[in-house]
Amino acid sequence: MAGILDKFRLDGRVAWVTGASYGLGLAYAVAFAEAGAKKIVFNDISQELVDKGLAEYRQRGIDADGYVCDVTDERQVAELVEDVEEKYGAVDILVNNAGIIKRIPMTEMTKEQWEQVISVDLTGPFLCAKVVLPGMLRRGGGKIINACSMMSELGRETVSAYAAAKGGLKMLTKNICSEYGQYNIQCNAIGPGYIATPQTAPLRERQADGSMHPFDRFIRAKTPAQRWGETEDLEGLAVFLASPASDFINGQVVYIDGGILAYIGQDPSQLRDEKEE
Ligand code: NAP
Ligand code: GCO
Repeated sequence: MAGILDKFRLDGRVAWVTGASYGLGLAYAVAFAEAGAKKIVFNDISQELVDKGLAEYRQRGIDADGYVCDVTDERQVAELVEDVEEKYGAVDILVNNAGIIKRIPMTEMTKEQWEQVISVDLTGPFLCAKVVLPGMLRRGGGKIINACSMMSELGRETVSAYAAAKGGLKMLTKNICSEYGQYNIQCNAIGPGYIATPQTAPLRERQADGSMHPFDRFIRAKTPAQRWGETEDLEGLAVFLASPASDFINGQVVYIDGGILAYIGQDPSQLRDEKEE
């Protein structure tokens, strides 16, 4: 008799994680493999990054397929999905993970910079979802997981394009749920807090005098857990949203933020600096 933990397994499923040579995408894909996924597919925008990713997966005993594919290029996205469906018969799970951020004051941001962020962070997920949906409809179901953010709910200085994209991605998540939920397709989003990855490295760099980056101190003071998240913190939620255990969850953004969204925050000056510990 199948036990409750079997509901969290991904046996026989083909999972495509976009932008997954490193960072959160790699963590999601590795967790999917551990949960039994039949095939891990990932893409990145350069062969160098794809090769780096393939080495990362091989090091973990995962026989992943890597593609050079820019999620903003409709033809490249269509060719990737066509190839995967031809080889493996399906894309059962899509994680729209690929994303960029530009931290520029709005008054200084160019239209091109704005459009680049919107293109990768919002149009890319639209294009990738649009191309996998027909196969999911044919097969009677599928899972789409979008990468939302604290900036799907909150703004902050210098991230106008990113916040607009991630806010839009929250609504795209709800709309895919609304349009395709009747076909056993679940579209949800992961809403990470502040996680230690290359994307946030500039916000955590030690100052010349060895003290904490002001933003590092700020985020620790805003987070009840008083720490940055690690990629490992997000693996369980990713597997849950990709698995049958979440079949009746749809259109939700599940925040995994150490409590940031629930907390007014404390005086950063009261935080103990790590080097004092
Ligand atoms: P990351 O370290 O910057 O990795 C992003 C990945 O996406 C990289 O492999 C990047 O490749 C790839 N990528 C960028 N543009 C692409 C494109 N046009 N087509 C295909 N791949 C592309 O980011 P992360 O921290 O792992 O975050 C992953 C996702 O979670 C992002 O959507 C991010 O917005 C979101 N998120 C992150 C955090 C956090 O605190 N880290 C919190 C909330 C949400 P390149 O190296 O070539 O750019
Ligand atoms: C920033 C950070 C954030 C995180 C994440 C928070 O500059 O504020 O990069 O945007 O990446 O999106 O959830």
